[in-house]
Order: sequence, then structure tokens, then C-alpha cells
Amino acid sequence: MTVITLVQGDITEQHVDAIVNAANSSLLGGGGVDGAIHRAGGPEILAACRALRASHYGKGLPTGRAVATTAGRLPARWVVHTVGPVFSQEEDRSELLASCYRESLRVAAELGARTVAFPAVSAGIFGWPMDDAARTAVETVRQTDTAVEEVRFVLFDERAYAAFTAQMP
Ligand code: AR6
Repeated sequence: MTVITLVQGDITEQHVDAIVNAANSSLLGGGGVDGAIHRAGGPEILAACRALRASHYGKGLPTGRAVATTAGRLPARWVVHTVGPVFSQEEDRSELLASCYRESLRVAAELGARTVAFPAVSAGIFGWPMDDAARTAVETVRQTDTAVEEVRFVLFDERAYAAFTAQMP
């Protein structure tokens, strides 16, 4: 049984086995939580991302997929980078968003991670409405059979925390 917990705070401060990064396909950094993770984790993470681009992910990491690197100086063992979909009014991309959570959990479990922290993937720069992002996140984790024991959603502000709280039983 996977326990879901909610925390309002900064994901870079979480003492967990794996921290999930809401990255982009380039894996080479950006703003939002991605920028915060690279800043706090130091250059080792970027070096590992560059190595991935030079090997298996020459074209970048596809949307909905996940890949792990070192967590550098973060108080975690691994960063699992996933690429959320950009929100679209015209097209339902929620299956790709669900895939981010499933794939991140699969990668984390393969590494042996027992505790995993997620941000609200796609709900910032990628424009996903927070309530819907929260529903997809919580429902997907609930429906995923994983050896991960704790999934901790780390919500940056009160609005995100409230949206995720509304999805909890
Ligand atoms: N801890 C936890 N959550 C955070 C933190 C933090 N330190 N910082 C921001 N958030 P975003 P996206 C929240 O924009 O929408 C980057 O440039 C934020 O308030 O980080 O998936 C990437 O390189 C929001 O609720 O990710 C991509 O290009 C949530 O994290 C693009 O942004 C996600 O917001 C990805 O956009």
C-alpha cells in the first residue's frame, strides 16, 4: 500500500529517496521547480543530464517519460526527471500527464526508492489548471501498483496545497 502525503513547501528541501523534477525535453534546465532543483543540487545534475543527452536521449526525453540522475547536493539520492505536457484547450493531453506519474514511479521503484516527492507537474509554466492537475496526479498515483511506500506531493503555495487536499479522501 502506497501512502500519499501532502506538504506545502520547497521540494528541494525534502528528505526522500527520489525527487521528481518537472523538466522539459531538453533535460538541460529551465525555470520553476526545474531551475530550483538544478540550483540547489549543483552542477552534478546538469552533467548527468548532458550525459543522457549524449547517449540514450539524443533527441531529448519525450513527454510523459521519466529518467533518473544523481541528486547532487540535494538531501535525496536521485532526481527523476519527467516531462509534463503543455496544457492545451483543443486537445486532451491528460493521459500524458498521468504517464509522467506512472513512469516516474516505475523508474523510482526500479532504483529501489521507497519515498518519492512530486511537484504539481505541468501546473506552472506549462499552464495546466491546478484543480485538474491535482486530480490527475492523485488519481494516477492511487491507481498505480508500485513498491514505492510513500508518495509525497510537495506543493509550493497555498493554492496548490488546497487543490491537492480537495482530492484526498
Ligand atoms: N518546490 C515545489 N514546487 C515548486 C517549486 C519548488 N521549489 N518551484 C515551483 N514549484 P513548473 P511545469 C511549483 O513551472 O508547469 C521549466 O522551465 C510551481 O508553483 O516548475 O511542468 C521546465 O524546464 C507549480 O505549481 O513546471 C519546463 O520547461 C509546479 O511546481 C517547464 O518549466 C510546476 O511548475 C515545466 O513546466
